[in-house]
Amino acid sequence: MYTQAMDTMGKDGGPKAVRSAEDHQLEQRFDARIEAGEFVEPKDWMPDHYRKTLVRQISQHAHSEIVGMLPEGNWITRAPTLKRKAILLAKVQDEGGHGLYLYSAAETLGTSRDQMLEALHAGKAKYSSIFNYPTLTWADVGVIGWLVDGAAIMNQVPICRCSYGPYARAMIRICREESFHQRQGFESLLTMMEKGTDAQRAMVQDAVDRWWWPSIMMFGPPDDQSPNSALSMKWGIKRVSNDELRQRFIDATAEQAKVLGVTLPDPELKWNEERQHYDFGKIDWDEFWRVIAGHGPCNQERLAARVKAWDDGEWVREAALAYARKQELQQQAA
Ligand code: FAQ
Repeated sequence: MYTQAMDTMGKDGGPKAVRSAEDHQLEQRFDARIEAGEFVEPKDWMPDHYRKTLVRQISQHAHSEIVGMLPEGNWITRAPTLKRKAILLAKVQDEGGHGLYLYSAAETLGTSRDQMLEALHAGKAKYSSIFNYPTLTWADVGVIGWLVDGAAIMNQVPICRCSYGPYARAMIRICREESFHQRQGFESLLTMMEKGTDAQRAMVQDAVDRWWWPSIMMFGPPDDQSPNSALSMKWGIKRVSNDELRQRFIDATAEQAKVLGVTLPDPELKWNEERQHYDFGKIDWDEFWRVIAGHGPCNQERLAARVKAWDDGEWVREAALAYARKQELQQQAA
């Protein structure tokens, strides 16, 4: 049924006047496979818009992992103990690895990593809004683990059942690692809350106050303002809606906050017996749209850091290519 909407779209998303009977048949077969819960694999036929939607989402996801290394990376040299430094180093390295699996998954759709990175560096591709906020204190590192990785897992577990095989498979490993990230963040905060000084407890509360609202924005705009959701849900790219995931996250996190002994900065947050969910206050969607349009507190800094890393790494890429060419020539000669 949704392919009828596709009838009006060409390869570039513009109008497409004529569709061959063969295309129609291929689309019907594709719809039936999705309906039957089969995975779509790289060499299978797929509608252009399905491919485009996947490249958009997977590349944005990959960019989020790579840009997401920056706020926490800021604290590696200042971690309070060797144990915390080792954990943080491993976590930031994991995020880099997630970016690499995801770029590889997106490459199976015919877009090169260089093209995706070019789009990021030119400010044409998005990455998660959350990484445009600063990490001001050590408690921010724990709060990123607890809230940001917590929100990421809530969003990403359903993607393990995404209809596109390479993305779904990448997500299984990523979710396992994110789960460790979330727990280490919670444990680090619990240590400060239970064994720390009053000043440390106040630092944790301050970090929670700053990160709570941006964390619940991570799930994306409300369902009725989410232009991509309808097709993505029908195609099995998204399995659970933005609002439903946000609610699940709030329900789980409100209980965890009690264990930690912190207050979530929302006076309207209250258990609703009838709905069996927490009610919560109004989200400032103007702030969300401002941040994703490039006007958050750290957008310029984040992008500049990525572009600099790319430029500084040019000689490494050249050396790796030269080495690969040399190996190939040696193999041919042998
Ligand atoms: N930030 O129609 P929808 C992590 C954009 S990984 C920026 O609802 P969709 C790991 C959206 O792209 C975190 N932009 O879009 C980590 C669209 O614009 P477009 C990343 C956002 O795709 C932890 C427009 O708004 N996770 O944290 C955001 O159906 C700690 C309309 O929105 C993923 O990427 C946002 N928050 O749903 C690393 C998961 N929300 O593209 C380091 C995979 C929406 O049309 C440290 N992605 N937009 O120009 C998804 O599940 C989906 O893409 C959503 C958005 C749910 C994010």
